[in-house]
Amino acid sequence: HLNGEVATAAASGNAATERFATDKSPYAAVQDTPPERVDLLARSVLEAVYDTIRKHQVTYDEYNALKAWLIQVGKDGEWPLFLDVWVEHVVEEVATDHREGSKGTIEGPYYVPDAPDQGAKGSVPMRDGEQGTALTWVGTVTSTDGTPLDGAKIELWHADNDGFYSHFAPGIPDWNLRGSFTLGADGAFEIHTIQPAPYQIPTDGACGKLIAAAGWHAWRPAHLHVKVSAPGHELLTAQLYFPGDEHNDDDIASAVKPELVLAPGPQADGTVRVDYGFVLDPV
Ligand code: MBD
Ligand code: FE
Repeated sequence: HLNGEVATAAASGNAATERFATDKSPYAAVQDTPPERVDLLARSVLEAVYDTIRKHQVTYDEYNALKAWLIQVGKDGEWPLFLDVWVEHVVEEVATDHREGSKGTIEGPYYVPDAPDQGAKGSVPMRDGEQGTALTWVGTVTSTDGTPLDGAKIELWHADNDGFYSHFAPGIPDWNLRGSFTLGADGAFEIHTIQPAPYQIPTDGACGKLIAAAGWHAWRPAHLHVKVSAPGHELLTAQLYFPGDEHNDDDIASAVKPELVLAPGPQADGTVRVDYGFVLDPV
């Protein structure tokens, strides 16, 4: 419960579906795809399904359960969640294989563009008395040749101390724990926020139903999401993790890489400080 409101799978799922529909133009970017490629990809996916049915002797009861479940994924608005948790990590792997700069990972379903800008040094918006360990994060953004990137931008978004995201869970002010940071000629930043809690996939929706039926767990380790951009450089989408999280080794979304685990230093005042920067590949 968040301020008396219940966070349901369908509410966050449908909010993520709505967000995807408004902020991206997914078809525009593939307008010129020839039918040969669509045919190849569609047939390849279908062949993998046929193989599974034959190999495992799938029954009509199982086929009908799948049909009902797929319909429910749509009703709960959980297609963004399903795809980002179980598919995106391989797309990201293929897309960034050539890079020499910082490792990235998946975006996930909860990014919102145009978070309020805080300059090169500042705090993400947060509530009075925002729960969670205070985190100070310093670093620089450079090009692969070491040049600091003047005008680089870091967009940061993450869950709160209960694992909920603003804009997708009820009772949280818009832009809470979401901020943009625009850097100067030295490429340096200093960000103040709190450490997020681990994230649990909603258990009451279609994705939760699959997780329970398969005997999986529903957890992602605690993480900070970033998009780092600079003129003339490839956009870096990444997540940063905290050492010792029990789900760093079995993230349900398969999005943890060793290079993305922070090395935070606990401070005498109970806060945590971390130094972690980014290296962007020139376009
Ligand atoms: C998340 O917070 C997330 O980052 C991903 C990838 C999927 C589901 C929830
Ligand atoms: Fe997340």
